Amino acid sequence: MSTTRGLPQPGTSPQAGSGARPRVIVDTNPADVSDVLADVPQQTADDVARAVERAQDAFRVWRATPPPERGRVLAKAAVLARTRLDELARLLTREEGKILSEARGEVMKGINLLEWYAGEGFRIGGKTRPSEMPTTVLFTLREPLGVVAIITPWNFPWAEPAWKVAPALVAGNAVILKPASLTPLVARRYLEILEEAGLPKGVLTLVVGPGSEVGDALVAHPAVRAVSFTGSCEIGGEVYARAARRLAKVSCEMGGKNAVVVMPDADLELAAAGIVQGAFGSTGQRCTATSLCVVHREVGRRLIDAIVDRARAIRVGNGLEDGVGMGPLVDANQLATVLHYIEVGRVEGARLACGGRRLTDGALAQGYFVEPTVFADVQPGSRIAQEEIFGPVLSAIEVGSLDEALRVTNGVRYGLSSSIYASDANTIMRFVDGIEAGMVHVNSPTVGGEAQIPFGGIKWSGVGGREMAEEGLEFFTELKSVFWDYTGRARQTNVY
Ligand code: UN1
Repeated sequence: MSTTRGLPQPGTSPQAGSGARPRVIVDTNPADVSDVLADVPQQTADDVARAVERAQDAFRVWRATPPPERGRVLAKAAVLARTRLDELARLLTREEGKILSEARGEVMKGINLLEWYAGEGFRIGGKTRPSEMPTTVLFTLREPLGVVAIITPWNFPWAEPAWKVAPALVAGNAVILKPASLTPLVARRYLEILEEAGLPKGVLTLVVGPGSEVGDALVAHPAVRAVSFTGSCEIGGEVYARAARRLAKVSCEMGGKNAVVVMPDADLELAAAGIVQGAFGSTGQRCTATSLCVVHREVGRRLIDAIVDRARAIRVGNGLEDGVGMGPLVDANQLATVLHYIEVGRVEGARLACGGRRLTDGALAQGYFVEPTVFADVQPGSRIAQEEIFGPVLSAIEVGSLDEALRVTNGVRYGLSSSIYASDANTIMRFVDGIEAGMVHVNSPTVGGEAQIPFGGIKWSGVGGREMAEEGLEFFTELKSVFWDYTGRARQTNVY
């Protein structure tokens, strides 16, 4: 099992002087592979077992901590993170590659989530209902699950841990976090900040290592009551099946093949800008990235020209440098995958409207850079229209009506995010109604999410409930229903 969205693991090497173990992960900057951030020791299944044991002890203390108090730890962590925004963003850019402004946005998003869930400490609760019985009150309590596992991907190394760990903690659980092997340092900073904010040791533990060992051990451990995973469909399906076998709760947030539909009455400049942002932001490495542009043929040529103009103007390079608009892919495997899909697009007969090459001029040779790439005249059934590429590759398809746009857009196995650019309210509402996706944007890009609204998808994009907002908290709790006859006599009349 791997969290690298189905891709092979990053470079590892035996530690000097040791035998087969311990091994280390060589954490490198994808914009410049000569920049090694750290050698991070890889942990093992035994480390997982020890972490779970420690977490079981920590759970008893944390569970007894009043929820508003738990929330205050998150609130303090949010304040600490805000004062370190620049430092965190720079580390994120060096470790993952996204450009500095995107890294700052990601850190801010994690902070928003800490703030939201800090407030939930005051609101965790159930409901009361009248009873069929006299002198009887019915109510529910929300309780923590115990020890839970959280497995996060490399593409949002700060925000993903933030949005899964924060609700798990405020609900009173002890958490074992397995960050992606490509980005362990940012995740470690998150843990350090929470502990500095007052989180007792052992309530959150980081385990770093290959999914096939550390991830598997976590998913199989009988004391791990729930697994929250984000990554590829292939791995998510495995996690779901294995955890289900021992009846643990599972939430999987997986891939996407997100489309923007553009109708003739759209503001085409706005649409082009939104599509470019969605397709090439974060180098296309986000599950909500725009990878399909489904445009009405009346405006197809004009829109694609506008997209191509904008794509060509993007400066690709090291995300720490001013003026750079798109960073590298995260590693050599991701680069190989994207170049492979570009070749597939060519072979399938799509028209390469721009991009398509790896960039190796000067310092770029030291990193995993590709051009923003646009294919036009793409066939809806082709692989580049159906499969998640997870890179800066946009496939454009022309259609003749909204119904056809919906058929094409719904004709993929995923159902995460979607968007329509149009003015007519009727058209927009028909799209909102007919689209098979967990999230719909109107006149805005497919990417992003906000702490206060549920995030997640349907079909192959997600299973096990939504993340963020109150819904994200529900996953990390169990409900207890209480039936209370406060006179001690009402049950005599109970015929139910
Ligand atoms: C976003 O688009 O801001 O792995 C968040 C991902 C998603 C997060 C996307 N889980 O890309």
